[in-house]
Amino acid sequence: MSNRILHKGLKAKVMSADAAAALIPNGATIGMSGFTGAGYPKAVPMSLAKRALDEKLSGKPLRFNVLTGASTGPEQDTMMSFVDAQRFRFPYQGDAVTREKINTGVMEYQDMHLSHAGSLVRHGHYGKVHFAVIEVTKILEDGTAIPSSSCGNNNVYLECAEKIILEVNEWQDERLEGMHDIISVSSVHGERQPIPIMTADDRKGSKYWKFDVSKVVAVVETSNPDRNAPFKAPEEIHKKIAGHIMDFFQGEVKAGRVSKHLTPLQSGVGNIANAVLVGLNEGPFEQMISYTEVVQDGMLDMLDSGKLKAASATAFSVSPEGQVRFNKNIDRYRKQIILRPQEISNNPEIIRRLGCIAMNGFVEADIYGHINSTHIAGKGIENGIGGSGDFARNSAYTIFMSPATAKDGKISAIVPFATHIDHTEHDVHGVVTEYGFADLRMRSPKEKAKEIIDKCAAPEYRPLLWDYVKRAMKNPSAGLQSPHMFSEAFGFHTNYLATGDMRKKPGK
Ligand code: 0RQ
Repeated sequence: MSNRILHKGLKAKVMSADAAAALIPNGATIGMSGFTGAGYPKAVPMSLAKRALDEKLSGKPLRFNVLTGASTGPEQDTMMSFVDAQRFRFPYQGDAVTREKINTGVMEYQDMHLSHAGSLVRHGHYGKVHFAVIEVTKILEDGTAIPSSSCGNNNVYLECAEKIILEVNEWQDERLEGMHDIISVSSVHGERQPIPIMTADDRKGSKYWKFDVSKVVAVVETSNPDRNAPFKAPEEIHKKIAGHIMDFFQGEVKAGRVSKHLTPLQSGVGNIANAVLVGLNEGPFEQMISYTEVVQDGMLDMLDSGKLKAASATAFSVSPEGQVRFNKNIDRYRKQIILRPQEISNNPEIIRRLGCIAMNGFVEADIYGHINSTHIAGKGIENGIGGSGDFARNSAYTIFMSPATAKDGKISAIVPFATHIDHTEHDVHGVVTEYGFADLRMRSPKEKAKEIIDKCAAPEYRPLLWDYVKRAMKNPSAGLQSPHMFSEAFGFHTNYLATGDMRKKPGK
C-alpha cells in the first residue's frame, strides 16, 4: 500500500476501483474532479464504464449525472460516454465521443459558465450530489489532502456530496504541496464576503482540501498520467493572429492606456492561444502576470524567460514535454504558479477588478461583433463556453481570435448573423483573424461591420458580406441600428448545408 495515505481511518477505507464504483447506484449524481485533462479521477470512472457495459449487455441501462470542473480525460469522458453511462453532463466537455453522443441526442449536456457552475450546485439547483469522486495527490495525517493538478469544482463537490470517494494518484508529484490556494466562498446568498485576492499572485487560502472524513466511503490508489496533449508548433496563420494582437497592445502602450507590463492575462486553450503566448514571450512587454484558467506550455516558457512573474489558474494543460519540464523545475514553479478553485480563478468580480486581458478562440463572429464560441452551424456543440464568458464579460480587454475560414475556405468564420451567440457585441472589444484586428471600441454596429469585414473576413468573402450589409441598409424593414434581413441572415449557412460551400448558392 502506498505511503501517500497517512490518515489511519482513511487507510482502512482503501479498496479496488471496482469495489468503490459498485457503491454508486444507478441514477446517482456524481461530482467529479478534473479540468482540461488534469486532476480527473482515472480508475473509478473506468470501473463505472465497465459496470455500465455489463448492465447494458443484460438489457439494464446504468446511467449517471456527471458534474465536473471542465473537460476531463479518456478514462472518464470517453469511456463513460462510449457505453452511454453519462445521462447528463455539465458544465464543459472537449471529448470526441462525448460530443458525438451529445449531438446525436443520446446524452443531455448543459453548457455553463465555469464560474457559475459550482455556485449553482451549492445552492441545490442540481439536486443532491450523491457522490464526489476526487483525485488527490496525498492524504495527510489530519485527514486533509494535497490537491492534484487541477482544483476545478472539487471544493464544492467535497462540501456538498453525501459520500466521498478519493483517488490517491501516485503519478502526481508530491511536491505540488503548497502550489494551491483554496478559498471556498460562503454558500448563503447575501452573506458572502469579498474575496481577498488583491493581485493575481495573492495567496490567502489553505494549501489543502478540507472535508468531512466520515463522508469518505472509499479510497482508491492509482498511478496514471493526466491527459497531456501535445501542442503543435505555431503555424503561419497562428503567428499572424498573434502578430496582430502584439501590434494592438503596442498601440495601447503607446497611447498610454496600459503599461508595458500589460494587465493580467487570460489565455484560452489551443494552438492560437499558445502562439499568442509565444508572441508575448518574444515581444516588448515585461514583467507580466496572468490571471487565467489553465497554465499551458507557452506560460511555462514565459515563466522560464522571466517575461511572466506569476501565473494564477485552476489547472494545468501541458504537453508531455511540458510535464517533464514542470516536474524538473517544480520547486521554482511552486513559487510562481497558484492553482485556485474555479469559483475564484474565474470569479467575475476579481476579473473586473484586476482588469484582465481575455483572449479566446471563436467558431464564428458576425458582422456586428456577436460571438459564437460553441456551436458548429448553430446546432452541434463543439466544446462549450468554458470560462470564455466569465472573462469576456468582465475583462478590461476582450479579444476573440480565429482563422478567417474553416474547412479549406468553404466556411467563413465571419458571417452575417452568428447561428448561436455566446458573447454579445457588448462584451467584445476586438476580433482578430490572420487578416487583421478589428477594433470595435467606440463604434456603432454599422461601424463595427465595416471594421470586421474589411479587417477580418477572408478577401473572397468580403464582397458577399458587403452585398448583404448594403442591401440590408437599403431595406426599409431591416432597421438601421443593426440592419438584418431575416430571410437572408443565415444565407451563408444555408448555402453550406445545400452545397458544402458558403460561397455557393444552391443551383448556381
Ligand atoms: O474542426 O477538428 O474537424 O478540424 O472546429 O477549430 O480551428 O482547430 O480551433 O482548437 O482553437 O478551437 C472556438 C472551438 C476553437 C475553442 C474553439 C472547426 C475546425 C476544427 C476546431 P476539425 P480549430 P481551436 C478556455 C476558454 C470555447 C471555450 C473557451 C473553444 C474545430 O477555442 O472551444 O474559449 N472555445 N474556453 O475546422 C464549422 C466554423 C468553424 C468550424 C472552426 N465556423 N464552422 N467548423 N471549426 N470554426 C478553456 C476552458 O474554458 C476550459
